[in-house]
Amino acid sequence: MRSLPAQPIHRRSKPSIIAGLAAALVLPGTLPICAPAAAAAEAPKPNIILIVADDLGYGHLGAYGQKKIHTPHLDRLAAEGMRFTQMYAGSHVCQPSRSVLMTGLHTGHTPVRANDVKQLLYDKDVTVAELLGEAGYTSGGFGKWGLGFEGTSGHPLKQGFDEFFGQLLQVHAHFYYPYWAWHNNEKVLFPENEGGRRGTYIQDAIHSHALTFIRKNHERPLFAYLPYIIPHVELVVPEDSEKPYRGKFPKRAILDTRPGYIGSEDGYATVAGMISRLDRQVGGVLALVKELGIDDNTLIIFTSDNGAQNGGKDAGWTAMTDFFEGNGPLRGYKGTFYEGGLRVPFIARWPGRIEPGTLTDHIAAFQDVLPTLAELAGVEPPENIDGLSLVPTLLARGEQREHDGLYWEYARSGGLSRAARIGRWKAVQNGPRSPVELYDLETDISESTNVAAKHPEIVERLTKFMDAAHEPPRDFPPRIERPTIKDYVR
Ligand SMILES: [Ca+2]
Repeated sequence: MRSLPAQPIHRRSKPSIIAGLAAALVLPGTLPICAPAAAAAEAPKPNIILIVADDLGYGHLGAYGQKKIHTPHLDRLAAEGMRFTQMYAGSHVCQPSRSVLMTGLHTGHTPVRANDVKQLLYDKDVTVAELLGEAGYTSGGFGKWGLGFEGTSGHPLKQGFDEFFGQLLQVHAHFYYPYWAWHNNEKVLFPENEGGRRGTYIQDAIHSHALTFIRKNHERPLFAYLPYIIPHVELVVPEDSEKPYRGKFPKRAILDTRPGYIGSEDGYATVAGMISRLDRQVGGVLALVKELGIDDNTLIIFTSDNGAQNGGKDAGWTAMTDFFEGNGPLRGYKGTFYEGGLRVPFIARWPGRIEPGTLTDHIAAFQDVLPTLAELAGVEPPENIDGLSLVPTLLARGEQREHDGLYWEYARSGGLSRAARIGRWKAVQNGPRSPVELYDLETDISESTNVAAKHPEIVERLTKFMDAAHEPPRDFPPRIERPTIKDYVR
């Protein structure tokens, strides 16, 4: 890889930082103690735009082998940046995956470990946005939050974000034509969506608010967290995105049995249109960053919160994912611990700093995002996190630390299921009374052959690792009753 350009501009800021530290010594408590102040002085604090799709699989993008769905902007993002082939989501479903992303803790430690409305972040939890706030960043979140709702400590405005637009609860984010959405603490009404009308596609409103935030704050370091809601249900997209695909694929009705949920008479065309719309919006972010002249000082990361889904009426979602090979060659779907549930696309672009068109097979996971962004911003992450900074990989600088192993767990009524990866080996245990399955990902990326019987010592090692990675979950108080479609659609 080529050597990195020098950063002469930022030498100028050093004396003022030293002066600031001196002042802090005189007046204790006026400045947060940031150990890597020297590092901060050497490099600019980049703007950070973190885009997280919802249920987009490992194989859904052209840059990851997709042939039927057009994703030119994301493919360009990959061509101009670095593509990870072994990035793992925080979990196989939404809420815990986002908790891992925001806290740098894997699901054996992170506060939110299930898709469960009563699980949320507490004041003591430290998020990426809070850390970046210490470094002078302005943070905005746009899309689906999932880690706390109105009036609770888990609300994004209580977790380091200066602005939020979108949907706090998972169920709210199921709907593309809700009659309202949150903007900070206010309900913004969309009367054009009432009476079954399709006036404002809520993802478009989310995207529009995200662009406004970037435009408004681009002169200071900004953190734009864009947990966009595509391509998760409902299965619907405005006509201009669906039309290019009509007649291109076998026509298959993929309906939703839940009352009031929108399905599609032409499901393959609809989901392809949704992913292309997401791609177009990523193109909009790229265009804006260029227009504002902040291209060279902006790190854009794109990923997905978990693998592509299965199930649905008449297994329609399974057929949809399989038709597009949405999880690539990987086994399983969202909600499973096989690679198809966990391994996700991950693209990082930062012109002049990340070598364009590069590929890495470094084994990484969502808990690595917090320490990575903290290092780039020049702040210390909390001591007990599970993540390791990816800066050495991204910037081809210094030595990349490797995980001893990766761990995931999910508790259902039947007990804990869990998985781990150490090097080439992957263990999956689908319940407390299920055997530990073992796969060799180096020779069997599709996890087709359970080799546990052949390697009992490796099974034992992974089992011990999983045992040690689990801490008891937080005991959340009972929550108000679960919201329903009537709360969001009328
Ligand atoms: Ca999801």
